[in-house]
Amino acid sequence: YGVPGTAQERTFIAVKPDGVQRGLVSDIIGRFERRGYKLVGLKLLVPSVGLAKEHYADLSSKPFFAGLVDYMTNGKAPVIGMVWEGPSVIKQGRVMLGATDPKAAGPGTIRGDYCLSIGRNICHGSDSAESAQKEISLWFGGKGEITNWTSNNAEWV
Ligand code: RTP
Repeated sequence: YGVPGTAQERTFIAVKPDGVQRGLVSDIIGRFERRGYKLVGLKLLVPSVGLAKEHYADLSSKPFFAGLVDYMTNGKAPVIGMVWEGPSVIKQGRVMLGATDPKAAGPGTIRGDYCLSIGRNICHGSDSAESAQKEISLWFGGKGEITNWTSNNAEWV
């Protein structure tokens, strides 16, 4: 499982606090479900500061880093963390989210449909196989937190 380029490719997708606050969780889950991807991990949490800093380690020198970590961890609303599985899910997950800056995100994408501000862009998706692996073990490191199960998507009539 989790091997890039296979039907078991996996990615980490999160609904950020603004997306949870705005009631967009079901819409975002629904888009991935209806596309045919399989949900294999799901949790609701207020991330620790340590988790958020590790997740965004690449951005630690950016001027917006402290604000980004506070927004993710202050508990005004929680985060939904998910692992989705299926063909090309890393790349297609990013396509479904839309551009990082929502002002550049196309209609039909999550960000293009629901937001305008880069600092409040509703969702996160792993940007590469390496990030997916790192983020899945960071957010779902505990034993039994990811479930292998069989969906019927492979057997349409
Ligand atoms: P994400 O990880 O959230 O999917 O976003 P990304 O890879 O497309 O973009 P990245 O450059 O890694 O930025 C991560 C998150 O940082 C916030 N950000 N704020 N100028 C700003 O205030 C600014 N720039 C980036 C966004 O929430 C972005 O998703």
